[in-house]
Amino acid sequence: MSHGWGYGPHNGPDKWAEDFPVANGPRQSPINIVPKEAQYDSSLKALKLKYDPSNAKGILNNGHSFQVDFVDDTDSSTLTGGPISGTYRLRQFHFHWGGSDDRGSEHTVNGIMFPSELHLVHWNTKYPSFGEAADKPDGLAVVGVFLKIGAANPRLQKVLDVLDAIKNKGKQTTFANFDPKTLLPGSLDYWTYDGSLTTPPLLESVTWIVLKEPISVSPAQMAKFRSLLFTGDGEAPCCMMDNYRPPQPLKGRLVRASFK
Ligand code: SG7
Ligand code: ZN
Repeated sequence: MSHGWGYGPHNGPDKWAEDFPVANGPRQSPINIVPKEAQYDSSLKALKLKYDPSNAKGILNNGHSFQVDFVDDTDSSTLTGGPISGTYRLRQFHFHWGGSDDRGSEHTVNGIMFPSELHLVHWNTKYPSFGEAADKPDGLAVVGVFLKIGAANPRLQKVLDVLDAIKNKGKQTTFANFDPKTLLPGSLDYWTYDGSLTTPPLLESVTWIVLKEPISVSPAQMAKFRSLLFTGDGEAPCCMMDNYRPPQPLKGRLVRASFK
């Protein structure tokens, strides 16, 4: 894997353990969620997401996905409540998706994949920065939202319309005044478990909060995700798709549900 990790046959999820042995660790993500085996926990609090649209800063094709980045130097966009203690700040959000509409999410539910999954990445402000939080067991909290095929989702359009400007790896542009709360479903019911980043370095630092209710996306909107490229300017173009890691062994972990 000397040429760097990715999602292809020679550098994909099956090869990541060569350079990142924690790939076989005790709390890896994603997982298959089996709702009947999740334990309802009445002590789980409601999720509180408070986002300031003016914190949206830019959008970047990082060669693995695209991410919308937020200014995170104050507590103006935060996640509190739910399974976590203290305050976590929003750092960025990004998506994973398939090469066709029958696959693409990282988490699965009863073995079923969705065409895409949105990740809102937050870091624990008990640490001084995202970088210092990223390798601590309670350092990160990621909210996962499934996308399912249905009506076109107008709330996604502002993100999709800017993708032409960041087609190649390494491209970025400004992305201002966006409230990621508009992307969330009506219900904030969730499953939660202790896991990891789903890409190298696969750090075991993430409290996962996966929402039960999906948001909708149309087939044409899904096609727009796949118009991005994994590759940089001047390289043989390779469409960004199937940028998901499949489910990893549960290894005795408990999945809790906020709902009955
Ligand atoms: C995406 O998923 C990126 C990464 C992200 C990674 O490929 O958006 O972001 C950066 C800054 O490269 O990594 C540390 C981090 O957020 C893994 O995030 S995930 O576990 O939520 N899928
Ligand atoms: Zn992700």
